[in-house]
Amino acid sequence: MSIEPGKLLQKINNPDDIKKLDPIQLEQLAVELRDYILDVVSQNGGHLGASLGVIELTIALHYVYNTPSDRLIWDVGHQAYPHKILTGRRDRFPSNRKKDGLSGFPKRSESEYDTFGVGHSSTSISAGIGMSVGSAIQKTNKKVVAVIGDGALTGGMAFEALNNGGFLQNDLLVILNDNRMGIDPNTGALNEYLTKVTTSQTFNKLRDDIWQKLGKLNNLGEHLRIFASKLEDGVKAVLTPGMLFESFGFKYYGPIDGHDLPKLIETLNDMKKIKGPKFLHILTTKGKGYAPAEDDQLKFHGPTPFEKSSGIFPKKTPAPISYTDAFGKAVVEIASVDPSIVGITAAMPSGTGLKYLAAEFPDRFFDVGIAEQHAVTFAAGLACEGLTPITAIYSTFLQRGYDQVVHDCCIQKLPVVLCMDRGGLVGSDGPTHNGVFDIAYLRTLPNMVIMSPKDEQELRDMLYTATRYKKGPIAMRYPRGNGIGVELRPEFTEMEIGKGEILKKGTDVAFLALGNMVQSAEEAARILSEQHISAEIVNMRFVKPLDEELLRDIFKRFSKIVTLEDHQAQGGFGSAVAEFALKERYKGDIEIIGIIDQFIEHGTPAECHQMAEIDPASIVKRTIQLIEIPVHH
Ligand SMILES: Cc1ncc(C[n+]2csc(CCOP(=O)(O)OP(=O)(O)O)c2C)c(N)n1
Repeated sequence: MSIEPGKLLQKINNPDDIKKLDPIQLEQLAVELRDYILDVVSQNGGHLGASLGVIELTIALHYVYNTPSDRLIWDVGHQAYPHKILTGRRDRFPSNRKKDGLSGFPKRSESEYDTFGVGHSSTSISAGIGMSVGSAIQKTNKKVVAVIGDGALTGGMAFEALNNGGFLQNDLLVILNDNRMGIDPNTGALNEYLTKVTTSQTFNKLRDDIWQKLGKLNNLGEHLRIFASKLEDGVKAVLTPGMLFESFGFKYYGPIDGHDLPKLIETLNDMKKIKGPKFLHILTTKGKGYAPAEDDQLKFHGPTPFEKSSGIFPKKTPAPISYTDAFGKAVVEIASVDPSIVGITAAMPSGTGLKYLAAEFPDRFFDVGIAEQHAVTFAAGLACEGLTPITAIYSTFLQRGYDQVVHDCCIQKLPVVLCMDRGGLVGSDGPTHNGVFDIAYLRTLPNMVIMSPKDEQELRDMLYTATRYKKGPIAMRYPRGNGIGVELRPEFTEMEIGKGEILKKGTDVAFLALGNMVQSAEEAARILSEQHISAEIVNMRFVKPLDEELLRDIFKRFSKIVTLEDHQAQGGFGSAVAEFALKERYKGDIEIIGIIDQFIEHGTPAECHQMAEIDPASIVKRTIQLIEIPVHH
């Protein structure tokens, strides 16, 4: 079904068209934008709530600023749908997150209006300062605006940037889009501080008065202006709730209603005239204007397709349990018999499945905010005290905590259990979210154990094994999506570290597969058997330590070996096998199947596997090519 944008929206081809609208038309544009986003996202799925929450802000920003020359940066970028639609991508929006379609996040290669590529949080202020300093050096006089959520502001990098930005005093506007939510409800002391700022009516009234009196008097003489500013500073020092940001050297204003379009435009126009770093605090509602999304903000953060008129999701066809749920439930089962277990998430209790632990053992669950670095070192601290910290962080986000893994976990041999969900290609979120570097970045580290389960049952036993290991850090990666529907055994079995298993004997080629690639190996082997090629299938389970005994046996029996991983080929599991083969003076041929030195764009997971040439058909093709190479003795 094709989706028609509203009549006014149909005429908006770029931000210049917005500037021609009168106040009533601007309100109408907001209505049509909301409706269009709802039409498309209810059909396709995608990030809904955050985008609905910034419709007025987006219109106001493009109305007041001269984009793309003025730089507009969206933190995380999942709220950028209105921005995309208003900047020349209206008609392509139905292709959002689909193969060859628009990216779900701002992307520099997609539009000149996307000034900075995002996906991971808390980068906007740093990038904004860079652009502001760049503009100052080159005297291009560009305005720079960074929009950051209250969730993203919990990331340490945002505070590193505030610290630097307040010191440099370059021109920059940071807009805090405060909606009290990350994906799940926001937690932490900063969140409590923002609540105080927002609810403190007397302070707000007084601050507004000061602002009215000082900010608006543009014709004040210089002396009076300096006096006024000193007075303001003095009064603010005592009374202003935004003092936290003021003390970083930013001029704070707010909080204001982020859905009041005229007020936003007026405020942005005022703030544009003020030099130096500025901080505007706006209050918005996630899912604004669509009752089901306002009522269930978590569910509508990134919904799958739903019925627009009711907000009801179609009945799910029965599917195997997801890896995330299998993990989350296993954590509770293990925690209920092992009091040393605690769980840590960086703002993803639902996404990681640790919400089950939070519900069952709230005192043993910690949501530290979007703070992966802290999460890892916090876990290391817990391990120092004899606890067993299950640290669940998506593979892609653990990239943030790398030095903490090296310095705080590995060197000190602390038994931190790293559980990396979304290991592998994730599909529609695209390259910023693909978890395809974890093996490479962890494999080089002494004292590290790395494993990956072939299915949801093996995940349970691996998790149990990890909690019993205790000799140092241990990491488990598993993919996004559903398991394969195997039966889950209620009891746990401790596995031997570094031991793989032969799943099926063969004679022509050996498939050494890791994690979910075991299924792809099985499928490829089935196709090959029709062509009378017999493949042995090995579930390797461990990347580190490798099962050397098993590998020696394979080297003896096969002259053709294929390694399979849902990961970059460079530095990954296949590389580990190849290094060992070299050491063993193996004379046969090894084909490493993995992603070859490229970022895989968005699409369905199956399309992404095809793009990366790690799907069963590609495996078959490459195996046949390998077999055709003459054997050299
Ligand atoms: C480094 C990093 N960790 C985790 C995430 C996953 N994530 C995506 S959006 C989000 C919450 C963002 O909250 P906020 O900034 O308040 O934006 P809102 O959705 O409320 O508009 C999280 C945790 C991420 N994108 N980047």
